[in-house]
Amino acid sequence: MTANLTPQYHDAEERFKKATDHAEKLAALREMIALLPKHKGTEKMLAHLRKQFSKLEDEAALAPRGGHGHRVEVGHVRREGAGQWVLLGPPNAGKSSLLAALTHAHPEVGHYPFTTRVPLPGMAAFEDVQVQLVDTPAVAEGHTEPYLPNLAHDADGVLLVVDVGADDAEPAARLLHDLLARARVWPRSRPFPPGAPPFLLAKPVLVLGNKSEDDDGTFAALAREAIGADLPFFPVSALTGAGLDALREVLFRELKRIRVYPKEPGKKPDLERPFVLPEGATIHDLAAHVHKEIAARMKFARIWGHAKFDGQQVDRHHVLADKDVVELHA
Ligand SMILES: Nc1nc2c(ncn2[C@@H]2O[C@H](COP(=O)(O)OP(=O)(O)OP(=O)(O)O)[C@@H](O)[C@H]2O)c(=O)[nH]1
Ligand SMILES: [Mg+2]
Repeated sequence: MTANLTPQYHDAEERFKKATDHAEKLAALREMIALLPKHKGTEKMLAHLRKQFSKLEDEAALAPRGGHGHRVEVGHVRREGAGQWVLLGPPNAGKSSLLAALTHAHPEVGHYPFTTRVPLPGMAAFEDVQVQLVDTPAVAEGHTEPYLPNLAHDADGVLLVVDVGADDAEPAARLLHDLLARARVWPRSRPFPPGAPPFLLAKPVLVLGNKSEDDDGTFAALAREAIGADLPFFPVSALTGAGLDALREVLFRELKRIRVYPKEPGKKPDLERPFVLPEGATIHDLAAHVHKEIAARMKFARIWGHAKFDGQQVDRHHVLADKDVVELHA
């Protein structure tokens, strides 16, 4: 039986062959596992790849970590796009199904627990920006991957995925809150505790109440009560897609970033590829982002968008808004 491997799979395989260290090999293998079509004909191949992956992981753990060597971080996913959200949740909640519904990634989905073995990223589009979602192995009593707290600590936000119909909502919620505490992540919707240690990071923590397609709100309310009613809660369904379009926008807005379109004098702005900057960024921040030299030489800017009138002249301290078009004058 042929496996019908995609060009993307062959690319990943090529990278695997050329890889010179454990981190590169593991990254390529992870992609191969994710990209391998899952059917009867590829079962053996999948088993072989997984075996190779765990063997490499073991080797990587034993490899010396000298000052010049590459540190192997199986649980680290390089941030791409406007920001990174990590999906965390109990087995079978639908984390991988949500990644598949929101992005072009092809994670394995199964009706049995612990289908996902390694983190897998995907990009979710909202208008002209992309946010990164990272699917992860399940959080369960005695089965939680040791790198998950790190992954959550490094991400810009956390999505707690729960199945609104699950009957073990409370123990699952407890495990997720323990994990957030170990990750030193404080949900931004809660008042920040006075005198909190500096390593505690306030981040957006949202709850996705998945499998809500047949729910009239009763199950969602119970799930919300279990996980904490002070966390923003979004009923969604990976199956029907309900709630997902609205969620794309929330994922971008909660990152508190803005899009800005630089334009050259006399030319049209490039509205396809915005610069993404933190909320509160100024003209100077944009110029520094475009080019250090431009920032130093910049005299003034003209702005189209939220300013009083189009083409208004502003100085370098002017605070930008989402979707502003900016002409920098050096
Ligand atoms: N009815 C319904 N079923 C869903 C929905 N989302 C996922 N499922 C099903 O739930 C099961 C688990 O889905 P996965 O996406 O593999 O769940 P997961 O959280 O990634 O599971 P692990 O990787 O094992 O932790 C599969 O049988 C899915 O088809 C949904 O919105 N509605
Ligand atoms: Mg999964």
